[in-house]
Amino acid sequence: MKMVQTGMPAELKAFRMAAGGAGGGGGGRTYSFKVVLLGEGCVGKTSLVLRYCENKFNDKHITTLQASFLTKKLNIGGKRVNLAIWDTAGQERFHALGPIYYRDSNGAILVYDITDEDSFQKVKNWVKELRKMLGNEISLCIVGNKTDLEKERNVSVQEAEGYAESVGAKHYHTSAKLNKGIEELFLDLCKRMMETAQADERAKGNGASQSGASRRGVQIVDDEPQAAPATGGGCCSG
Ligand SMILES: Nc1nc2c(ncn2[C@@H]2O[C@H](COP(=O)(O)OP(=O)(O)OP(=O)(O)O)[C@@H](O)[C@H]2O)c(=O)[nH]1
Ligand SMILES: [Mg+2]
Repeated sequence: MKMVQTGMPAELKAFRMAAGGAGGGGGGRTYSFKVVLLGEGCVGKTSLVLRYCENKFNDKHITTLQASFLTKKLNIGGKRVNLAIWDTAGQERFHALGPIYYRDSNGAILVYDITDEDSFQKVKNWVKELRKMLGNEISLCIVGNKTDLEKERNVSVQEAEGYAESVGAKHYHTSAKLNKGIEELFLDLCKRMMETAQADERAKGNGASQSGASRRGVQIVDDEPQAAPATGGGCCSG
């Protein structure tokens, strides 16, 4: 999990090829989305991803260097969704690497620690940067993590939720430690990204020159059954 990344990892290349390929058989379609986690060091970004992808939790803080990458496959209402999740380093010295990871992202999860007011201010800085660089095309999630430490809360729920609404983001409450709110967060984000991709597709169908989806590299693979029915030999199971 704690791998140092400098370029596109082989796993991501494989992920993109699979997503852009024949669609793996079966009805429906496959959506491929890129999601990036941003936020101050020690707020629990890695813990959220580890809990979501591997249902693990580590009490120790192992600082992420640069970024690490995991994938997750979901099925939402019969539609396959492949997530490429980038967990970035929160340490300030890595801030300048941010654009490498948020560029082309369909969704961003901006994490703060509910016991740490500074980490909430850092989320506001990320929101400003993302809106400036990517506009409204990216689905933003603001996440107050460590809700198991409610007694030590230093960021008011009202303030955080009000702020999220004011910038067109959605707010979520999570505890990576207790596995609270994480499935809901990712599921909701996926649904929002699917809606955006579908709207982009409709706009494209209506003659828009270049849809947001294609600009961001969303790959929507239609895999309606072709003339010849698949008789085994498919590469993926449903
Ligand atoms: N109590 C509590 N601790 C948590 C929770 N999530 C993470 N932690 C702890 O917070 C510390 C930091 O977690 P990480 O997931 O490594 O934080 P990070 O945001 O990835 O940090 P960087 O990689 O340095 O940016 C670790 O000691 C975790 O065990 C949570 O929900 N509750
Ligand atoms: Mg980390």
